[in-house]
Amino acid sequence: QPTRFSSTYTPPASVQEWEKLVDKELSRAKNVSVDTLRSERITPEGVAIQPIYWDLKDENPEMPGVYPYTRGPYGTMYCYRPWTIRQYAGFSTAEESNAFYKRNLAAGQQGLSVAFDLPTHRGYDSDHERVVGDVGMAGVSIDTLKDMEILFNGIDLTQVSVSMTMNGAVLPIMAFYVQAAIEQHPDKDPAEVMAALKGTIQNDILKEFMVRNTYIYPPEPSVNRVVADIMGFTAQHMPKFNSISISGYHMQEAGADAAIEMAFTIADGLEYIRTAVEVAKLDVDAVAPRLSFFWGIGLNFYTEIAKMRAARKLWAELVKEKFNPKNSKSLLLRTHSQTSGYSLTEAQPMNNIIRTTIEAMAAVLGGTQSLHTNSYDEAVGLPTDQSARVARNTQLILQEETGICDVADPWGGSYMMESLTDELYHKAKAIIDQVEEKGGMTAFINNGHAKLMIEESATKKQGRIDSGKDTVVGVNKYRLSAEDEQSERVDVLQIDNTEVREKQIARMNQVKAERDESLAQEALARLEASARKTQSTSAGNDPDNLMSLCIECARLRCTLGEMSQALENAWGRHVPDTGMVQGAYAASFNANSSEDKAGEYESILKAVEGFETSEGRRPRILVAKMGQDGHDRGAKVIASGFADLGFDVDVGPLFQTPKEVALQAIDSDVHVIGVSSQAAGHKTLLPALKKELKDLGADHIVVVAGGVIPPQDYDFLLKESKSAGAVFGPGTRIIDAAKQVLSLIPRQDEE
Ligand code: SCD
Repeated sequence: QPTRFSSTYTPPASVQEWEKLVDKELSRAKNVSVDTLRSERITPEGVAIQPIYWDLKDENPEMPGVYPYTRGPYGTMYCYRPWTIRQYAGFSTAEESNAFYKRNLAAGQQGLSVAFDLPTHRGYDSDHERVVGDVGMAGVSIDTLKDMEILFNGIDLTQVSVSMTMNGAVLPIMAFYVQAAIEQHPDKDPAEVMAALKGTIQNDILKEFMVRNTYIYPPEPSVNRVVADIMGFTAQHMPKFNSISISGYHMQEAGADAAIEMAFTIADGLEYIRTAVEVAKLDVDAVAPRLSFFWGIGLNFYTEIAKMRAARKLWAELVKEKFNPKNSKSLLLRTHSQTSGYSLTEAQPMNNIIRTTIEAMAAVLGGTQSLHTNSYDEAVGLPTDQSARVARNTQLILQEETGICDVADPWGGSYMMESLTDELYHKAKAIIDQVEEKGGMTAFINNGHAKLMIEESATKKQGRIDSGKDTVVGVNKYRLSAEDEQSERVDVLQIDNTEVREKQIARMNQVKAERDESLAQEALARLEASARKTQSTSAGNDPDNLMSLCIECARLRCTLGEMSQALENAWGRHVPDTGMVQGAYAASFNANSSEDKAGEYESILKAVEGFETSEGRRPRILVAKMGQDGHDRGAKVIASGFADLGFDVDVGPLFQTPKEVALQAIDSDVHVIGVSSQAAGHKTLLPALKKELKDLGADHIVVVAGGVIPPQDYDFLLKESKSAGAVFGPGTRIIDAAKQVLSLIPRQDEE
């Protein structure tokens, strides 16, 4: 195709704009111009690969870096700078995580991404009674500034960009991070250090109320005070730091389809800008350029690429229309992506490498700025060094061996892709219109609509898998024999939860012993007083800005739990309701079933009826979540499925202690407790539950467990500790689980 270099072609306006932008982008890099890009990209066959292609007959072709940015936020995209390889990780203690980060940076990783453990997310110190099974399990435990200093020991925070996945306890964590950076550079002005910090804080609390559940406070102060004050503070003091990572990922993980994921995420973003402008009185251009996004990328290859293209256009158009920013950077949707954890299977884990590679390709062909590729063993446990290396190498191979980076938006102009992009754009826009009509995302979440839409989509998906309509290789098709399955098992990382917890508590107590107690208490009192204020404190220079006050608390060695408690004193803790979807599993299963599968469904219904006739009531199950694990897709889908199959189902509240679960089970007189565990706490929490039941004289209640439980732990749960009567791994069909659960309940004549 002729290019801007051919004398016969007069580029249209959008191409001219692109050319100017590319010259500007490339002028940043020494010795690189479009000419060198072209000359470097000659295939062995002698074909010059262009950095971008467009339809020469089009009078206004869409170009990357040019409004509405469908084809990418930057003009040159990966031709100039490939996406950042940013692997999400955090293990038990700060020391171990620090060593892991250093090894990864040396091996080619380009940015850090910190995973925190659940107590940290939920604002509890490691010595809190509610977090016994959770400390150090699903990420690193951070109680004090000391932990954060160790986490980044030897890693200069003014040089390496750091992403932190934190939403609930976002203020103390940001404060520890900023103060740790300041103390890394005692000879520099703190303002200079803060200005150099680059990275991203997730700080997307709205989606937590829909799907991820690591909130602490109710929605109103969470958005109007916490998120708003962070936006105000970073806009003024940390201009290179992305203040929110508006996340669709967790919605997809919870079951949302692409249109719902895109729509809710963009609607969340609009809500944050509205908060910044209307509540915090900030300028749109002070905030919007530092909002970033985060997509989940599953196996629907074409759809995922189209989603990313459509989302950029939708965001640019809506922000322009609603907020009329002056800075074009306010319109750019820049995104991180993560391959889908949900798509990984416990069966034949090596298949997950292939799944992840395909998803990673969708993410980069869709134009992501940053990417995490999952390790193949994540459906069973925490990644090992070896599985983490394979995951990272997947990206290095894409970047350095395939030539994928040579062209921006290679799918642009494909009849199929453009059409799919357009259709998804309209589907998502229709949902956003519906949300905006109801008063925006906070209102839509508060009335329960959003959560139910996602749960319904998840339950339907389970019905399609269980009926065999959707194929999962190695799970509902092409299964291995039990023997071969056994030989495919992989090692998973084991963490000694008790040891980590004891270490954390000892270190925290030492920090507390060495601080000036009265200064620490005064700082906490100031924080609580600001939280009680009714007017905005969001301006970056407001002395009552919650970020400034937390940095002061961090400096004075207050703990994460103390800061969180100070805010909780003013706002309280959020308690979610526990509704569930009805009828979606039955409808989806039966609509997609062959005759024999439909017969299977009928036979379970009959067995349940038989139970009712003989026992005088239907089988009753309490679906329980213990500890700080808020991943409730599995629990919700199981609850809906069992209810459709005729069980009486109680859905327990999130975040219960074993004792609370035992008491609820006795109170409701259930036959079975089904514990859903996704965050590695099962080895501590299930034996504790069994003990509570025994102590309360309710040993007859059957306990079963499901979720992310490594097969290596089955024997411990079933035989050694006898704390579960059955364990259901990922991929178990609901109807199979229901059948087994029914067979485990002792009948009256047996007792
Ligand atoms: C890049 N640049 C270019 C360019 N490409 N300039 C010119 N031409 C090009 N082609 C410039 C950019 O302008 C920027 O500079 C710099 O290079 C870096 O590029 P970037 O695009 O900003 O990339 P990066 O720094 O990697 O930032 C990417 C995001 C950021 C914006 C997406 O928010 C990010 O890293 N997010 C990661 C979030 C994350 O890791 N989340 C984990 C979640 P300037 O800055 O000067 O403009 C894990 C999670 O929740 C798991 C599940 C769970 O726990 O439940």
